[in-house]
Amino acid sequence: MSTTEVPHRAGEPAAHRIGRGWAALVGVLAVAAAVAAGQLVAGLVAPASSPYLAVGDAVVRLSPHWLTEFAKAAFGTADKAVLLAGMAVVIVVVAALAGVASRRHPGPAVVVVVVLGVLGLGAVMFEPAFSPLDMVAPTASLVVGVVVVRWLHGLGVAAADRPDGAGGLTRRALLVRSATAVGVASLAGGAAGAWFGRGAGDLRGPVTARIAAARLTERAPAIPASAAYPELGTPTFLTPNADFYRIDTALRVPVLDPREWSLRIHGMVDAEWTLTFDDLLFRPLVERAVTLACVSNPVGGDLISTATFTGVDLRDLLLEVGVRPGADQAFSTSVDGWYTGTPVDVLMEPDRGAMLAVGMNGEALPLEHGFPVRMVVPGLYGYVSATKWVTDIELTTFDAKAGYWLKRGWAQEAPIKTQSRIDSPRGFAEVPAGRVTVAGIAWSQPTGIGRVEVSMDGGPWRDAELATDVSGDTWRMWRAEFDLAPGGHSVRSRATAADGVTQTEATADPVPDGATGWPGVSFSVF
Ligand SMILES: Nc1nc2c(c(=O)[nH]1)N[C@H]1C(S)=C(S)[C@@H](COP(=O)(O)O)O[C@H]1N2
Ligand SMILES: [Mo]
Repeated sequence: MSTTEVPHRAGEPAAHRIGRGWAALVGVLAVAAAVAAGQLVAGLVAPASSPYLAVGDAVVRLSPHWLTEFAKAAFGTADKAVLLAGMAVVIVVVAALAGVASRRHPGPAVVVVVVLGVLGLGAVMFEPAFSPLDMVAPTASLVVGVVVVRWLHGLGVAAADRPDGAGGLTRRALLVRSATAVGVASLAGGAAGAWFGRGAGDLRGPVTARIAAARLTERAPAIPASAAYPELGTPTFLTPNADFYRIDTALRVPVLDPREWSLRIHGMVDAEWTLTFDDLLFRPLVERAVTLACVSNPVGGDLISTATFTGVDLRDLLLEVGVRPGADQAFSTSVDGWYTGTPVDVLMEPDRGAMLAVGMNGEALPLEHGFPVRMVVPGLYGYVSATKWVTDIELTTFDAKAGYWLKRGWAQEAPIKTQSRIDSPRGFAEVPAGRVTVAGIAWSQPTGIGRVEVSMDGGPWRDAELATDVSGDTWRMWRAEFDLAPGGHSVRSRATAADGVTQTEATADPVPDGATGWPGVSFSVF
């Protein structure tokens, strides 16, 4: 990159024109400094108020339905990283163009920095969970952006005007040093902000300890080694928390202090109730193994995981609150503004086992999975039941209110559909000739799986061997052996619930209430 020297005659004003490359860099560095300042101040003052991430959240909220679906399908759980990276590219391009438009006068760049800053401020203010303190970070971001763009622009003009300066440090060298300093400070500031903002690890520790010490009135079923075939390619029976699938609309994981958390249960109830975290943990705790599934999971997909959840029985709680007749929907809202409706009659089924979970696989809920409290309802897809970071449950009617995904074209009632998945062989795998083991999972919460059949190369259905049954609320592993000759093969599977209903062959997309169809895998034997 070079500054452009514009010759001028003595006595005339200097051209003051920054070289194109430097001008672009001034714009990009100013915006980088602004983003980093927002990140740093947010990390120090109010972790949820980073303007950059707030804009990302707003993009998610305002995106049309087809776009979010496309993103989930194309990028899976990497969709958030892809969005943030895409935003970064857009902002860098805009900032560079603003810089180039400001080779003589900083005006255009200042305007663009202000517009971006106001966007960040607006996004933070329109977050569902907004508090006045949240204004500090986006304001700091805006101010730093304006100051840095004016300052670097001034240095750029001076360097373009008289690159060699007046002895000592040349103006060009001053510009290079300042630009480098801004770049380094931005990286360091952004990283420091992320570090300061991360800090909720110590919020979970005490909760984990309390769960470990809790007296349980119901224990999760034992999970024998014979309940899964990880050595054959199925998942482990319990999914480690770090591997548990994650789906939500929150770019920034809400960080809630359990000491400040409360849950308001209100609406069509006999007596409204606001529970604190201590109120919740004072109640008898239960432990249940549950397989959660996402309605967006395609046939053969991996948006399904199993954990042992610890928490409070939700039906008991609702019985105490007293649900008024006519209330057919429990409308739950998360602190991040997401909301959904769950049928009251499902929650009130004595054997359903709906719960407010505080623990997952023996520790406090991970932040991404709803810390400190989430809903878990065996047998319903997550989007109509599994509200994370839940702070409000209103008893109401389906006529009165619609959930987040219901408004976006998904079904109101969404029981999990009976399904099976083939985990081994993998698609297009090459396996040695002889005895080949086909293995996978099947689920039909809360009924449980009664049978899984496998058909090789279009042949007759054969019963697979089922792994030890743990609970109707969880998946069940299966395996079947075949003697196969070299060449191409394809295998299909179908599950039958414990009540005798077999999963349908008819294929359906995830929208509006879950994918159907028999999974199939093609592989070759050599
Ligand atoms: N607050 C909040 N809770 C939410 C969602 C969300 O977007 N926000 N998504 C739901 C959906 S669609 C699913 S499938 C489950 C996923 O839970 P997990 O991320 O713990 O696997 O959470 C549910 N709870
Ligand atoms: Mo979901």
